[in-house]
Amino acid sequence: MGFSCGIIGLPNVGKTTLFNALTESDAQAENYPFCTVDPNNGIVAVPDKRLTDIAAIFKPEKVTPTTLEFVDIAGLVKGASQGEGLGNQFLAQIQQMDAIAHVVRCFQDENISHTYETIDPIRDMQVVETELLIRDLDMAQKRIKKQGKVASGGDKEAKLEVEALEIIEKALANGQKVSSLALNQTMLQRVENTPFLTRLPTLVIANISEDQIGSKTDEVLSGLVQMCNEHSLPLVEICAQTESELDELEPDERQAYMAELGIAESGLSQVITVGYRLLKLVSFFTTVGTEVRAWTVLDGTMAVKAAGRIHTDMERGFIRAEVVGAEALLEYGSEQAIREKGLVRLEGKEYIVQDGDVIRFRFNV
Ligand SMILES: Nc1nc2c(ncn2[C@@H]2O[C@H](COP(=O)(O)OP(=O)(O)OP(=O)(O)O)[C@@H](O)[C@H]2O)c(=O)[nH]1
Ligand SMILES: [Mg+2]
Repeated sequence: MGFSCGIIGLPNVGKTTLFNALTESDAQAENYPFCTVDPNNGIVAVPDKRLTDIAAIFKPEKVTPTTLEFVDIAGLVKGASQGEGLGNQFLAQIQQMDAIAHVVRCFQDENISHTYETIDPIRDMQVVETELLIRDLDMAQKRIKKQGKVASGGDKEAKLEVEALEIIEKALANGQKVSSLALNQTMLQRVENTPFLTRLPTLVIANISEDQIGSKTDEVLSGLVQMCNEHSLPLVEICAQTESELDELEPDERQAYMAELGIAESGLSQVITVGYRLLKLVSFFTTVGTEVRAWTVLDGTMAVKAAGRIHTDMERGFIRAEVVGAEALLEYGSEQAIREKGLVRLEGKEYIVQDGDVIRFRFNV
């Protein structure tokens, strides 16, 4: 199970350029709207210093990082929810994602056309979000109609589902996203058959130019920062064009050039850090045989389920998990030392995996 993040936004704002920068790909990015029609997919390794440090202790043959998938989706325009600009097809692609990265254009460049002529990222965001809301409202109404019929035949589950959907329908009609409703677990379960787009955690990516890096005076950028703060939306500023060009350089040179431009952290690293927090993801490590490997699970995952991520046999035959935090392992420097210190804990099926756990699963085959 990989986690996938859909890159969305208006046409020609730099989504493919960002995708190329994040995944070191070479997908076509040109100055015309709807350059992308079929989605581009790219899988990136999640850089994690703890994995490198743990590997230095075990010196395995193979070190395998955990991954994230980015999907570069075509541009959305006003009317997309009514099928404008192949809108329905693109919206259906978003449905498959675990999270959204919403790219807005902040850079000024007369040579690059803008769907609405002027640079106004807040307006642009609203155009795209409105399409997502209309699509969700439409989905809610269709499902209410369908399940309403089932409910009138006496089906209790369907009745509960319709009740939950009606609350959502009302909120959507008021312009509220599903994610802003803070629905409890029971409510979420009742509507789990409707893949609302506005339920997805969203990260805003400001595509900025080099002269906007670190700028406190740029009005377009500061307006966007303020709006994101007010709505508790995570925002990262990335120079997509520059970063996609830096891919050509060796890592050392790239680091030096980024420092010169005042880019403290690469776009990929920022998106991963914020994305992990947003998606409530945790990483754990395994050190079995010839491989040291990092894995990703949702926060709150039980040990037995984490074992199942590795192999279904391990979930079925689960006996116990031997767990030590990466910090302790790195501090004492060897498996023997942590065992002697009694730092390895034996945990059962229901243990909740913590970020940084180094786990050895014991299981019957
Ligand atoms: N000046 C400048 N140009 C950029 C920047 N980012 C992207 N561009 C240019 O803007 C144009 C559109 O970029 P794309 O990445 O193709 O945009 P897109 O959002 O994927 O567009 P569609 O797939 O058509 O929706 C290209 O000519 C890019 O070179 C930037 O940060 N600065
Ligand atoms: Mg594109």
